[in-house]
Amino acid sequence: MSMKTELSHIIPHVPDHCAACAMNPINRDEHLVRHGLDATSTDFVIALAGNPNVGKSTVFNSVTGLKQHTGNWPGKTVVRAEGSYSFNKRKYKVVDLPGTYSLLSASADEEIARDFILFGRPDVTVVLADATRLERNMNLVLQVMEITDKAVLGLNLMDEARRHGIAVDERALTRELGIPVAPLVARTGEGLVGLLQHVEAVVTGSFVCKPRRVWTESPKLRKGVDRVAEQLKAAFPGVPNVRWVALRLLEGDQRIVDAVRSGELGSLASPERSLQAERAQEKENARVVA
Ligand SMILES: Nc1nc2c(ncn2[C@@H]2O[C@H](COP(=O)(O)OP(=O)(O)OP(=O)(O)O)[C@@H](O)[C@H]2O)c(=O)[nH]1
Ligand SMILES: [Mg+2]
Repeated sequence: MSMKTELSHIIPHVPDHCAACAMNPINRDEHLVRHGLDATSTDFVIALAGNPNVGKSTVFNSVTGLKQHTGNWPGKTVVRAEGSYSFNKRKYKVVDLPGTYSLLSASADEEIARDFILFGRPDVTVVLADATRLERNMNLVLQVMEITDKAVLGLNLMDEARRHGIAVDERALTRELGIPVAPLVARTGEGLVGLLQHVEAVVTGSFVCKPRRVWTESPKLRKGVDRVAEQLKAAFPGVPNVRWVALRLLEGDQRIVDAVRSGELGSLASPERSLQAERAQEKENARVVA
């Protein structure tokens, strides 16, 4: 079956001329199939995180064929959107998150992003960064690498970086960070296949991430974190990243303090909540596409 037939059959709302457009490099790649909203029987879950306005939804639309809102100002994505794609016959659910500067954030949309990265247990978190403002974006990248071993850095807006005379040594960056780095131009599709290959390498284990953790605990703090983590584990079995949550508690992170006090922390990661969230999400997805 040709790519054109495959795509127009699977996502009829994507105009035929777009799906088959030979100018778009990702459409020349026979390994990618966009499944739109169909997130049934997926093998892996990918979270798409990053600072506001770095091109997350542009990547999401390119790989899923959906039409999540994009534009040149921050804060467009305020709820998470889900879609799926297959690459080399593995099917991925991809979750487009609101932009966030950190995982210690307060606003409602940032909370959605943070809760999913923390408790949604994605198989890989793709952190998209603006290559022209790498230093500023690195804050979130390092925070994500604190809580998960499985991350890929997408260096987007490479066209803008090149225009400003910025070159990025992605190999050196990969060595420094311990996670794969993919330079890309999401708007044109350049480098997108590279990003998908890196995601594949992480989920299949052919690339083993060794995230560099810049923050080191003093023995005293480590003991304190361990003690709180133990209590959290006993009170909320199944909550992932329990040491990270313990550290936030010790810092006095109000959202986490409230979630522990109200018991919400337990439900954040429970299967029941996941089911309810799934249903709410399906409705939201239908609204986004309409
Ligand atoms: N020049 C250039 N522009 C891009 C690239 N990728 C995305 N854009 C543009 O950047 C703007 C922001 O893209 P979005 O995909 O909406 O960004 P986002 O990260 O989802 O933004 P929020 O949801 O608000 O956090 C849009 O105008 C895109 O067309 C790229 O590689 N190069
Ligand atoms: Mg967006």
